[in-house]
Amino acid sequence: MLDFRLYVITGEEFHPNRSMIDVMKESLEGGADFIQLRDKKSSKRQILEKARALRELTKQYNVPFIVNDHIDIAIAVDADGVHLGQDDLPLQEARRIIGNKIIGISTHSIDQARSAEKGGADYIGVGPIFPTKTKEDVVDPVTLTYLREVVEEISIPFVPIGGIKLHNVDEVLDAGGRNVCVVSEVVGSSDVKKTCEAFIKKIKARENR
Ligand code: TZP
Ligand code: MG
Repeated sequence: MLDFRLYVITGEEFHPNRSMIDVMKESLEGGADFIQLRDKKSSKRQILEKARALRELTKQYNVPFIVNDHIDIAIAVDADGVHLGQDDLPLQEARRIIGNKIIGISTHSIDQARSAEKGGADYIGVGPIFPTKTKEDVVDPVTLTYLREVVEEISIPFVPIGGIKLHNVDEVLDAGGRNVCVVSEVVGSSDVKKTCEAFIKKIKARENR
């Protein structure tokens, strides 16, 4: 079973003056233990090159590396898996292509969570918990109510996402989250490493309760 505390997704628009690799290296230094390349703007060739670089980097830290949307790129760079949304290639088809690699599925309702679990997803995203501007045409916040339903009912690993910041992460952990997935609060931080360390500290504090 997958086990991680801080899942960090790239968001290059939040650090216009720094390279994506530098920022992600800092997040790994700070303890990020699951990494996803998410790029809705670049060409496929550019995404391939970024994925190659991030694959190399994450290997050095022994951290799983996931590619958003592009199964072909995930396979080409030997990523650990792919993350797919409700409008992407369906889980069954993705599984036929990618074999045993990790498949993560975004979910916004308990029905979607059930069907991802039944269909053999390796983990699900649960969100957006709070409002976020990071994702365009994002669905309305699912709130902590949906997270609690997942905590109650779902047995595969899940990760809360969307608008999670240092100031509200405790609410997510109180609702039963065991890990979190973050974009802007981490990659847009003036001290990426410190911000990751602060998230991990809060997550670890809950584990010891
Ligand atoms: N999927 C659901 S919310 C979201 C994604 C990719 C964006 C999360 O970004 P942030 O900046 O942590 O709110
Ligand atoms: Mg997608």
